Amino acid sequence: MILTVLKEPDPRLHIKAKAIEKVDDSIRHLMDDMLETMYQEDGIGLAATQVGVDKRVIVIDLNAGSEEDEPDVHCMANPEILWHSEETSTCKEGCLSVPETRADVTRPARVKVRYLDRQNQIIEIDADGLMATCIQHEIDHLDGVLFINHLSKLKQELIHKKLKKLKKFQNL
Ligand code: GNR
Ligand code: NI
Repeated sequence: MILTVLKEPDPRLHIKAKAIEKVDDSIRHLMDDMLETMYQEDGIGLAATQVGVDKRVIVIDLNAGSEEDEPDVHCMANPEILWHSEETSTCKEGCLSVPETRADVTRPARVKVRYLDRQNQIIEIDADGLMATCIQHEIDHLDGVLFINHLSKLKQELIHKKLKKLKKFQNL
């Protein structure tokens, strides 16, 4: 089932999501709906917070939208960053919850992440490049943080003004 992606400003995007107890059929169902929604919206990642579910669940497929590459699906429950590099990298980020906005965000270049997979198994992975950026962007969502919250107050205000105008335009 395709779910509705919340758009900023929406207070539900700023709720801290709750850890799940166990990856069971209902969580696997949520992961499937999130993947379907992510592909439909042409995103490479999605957090449950973005579809109004306050559970610590994210899905990622860096190959989403690429015709050539195989799907590369990662479903993660309770993802935590165990370690991050001192070295940083800057990526022009976008977000399905922040339409028509892209901005450079600087984050740790490499992370070690622990999560529960679809089989409720504990997995640890090292990520770099776009995968590291995307995991951190999605975990931020679970903590109620959007990529624009990493920008200066002035830039955030300008983006919020633009989003307000966009919403008005859509409702006309
Ligand atoms: O589709 C997405 N692309 C993207 C590009 C750079 C950095 C992060 C992302 S995640 C984003 C989808 C999304 O909003 N996930 O929460
Ligand atoms: Ni996002």
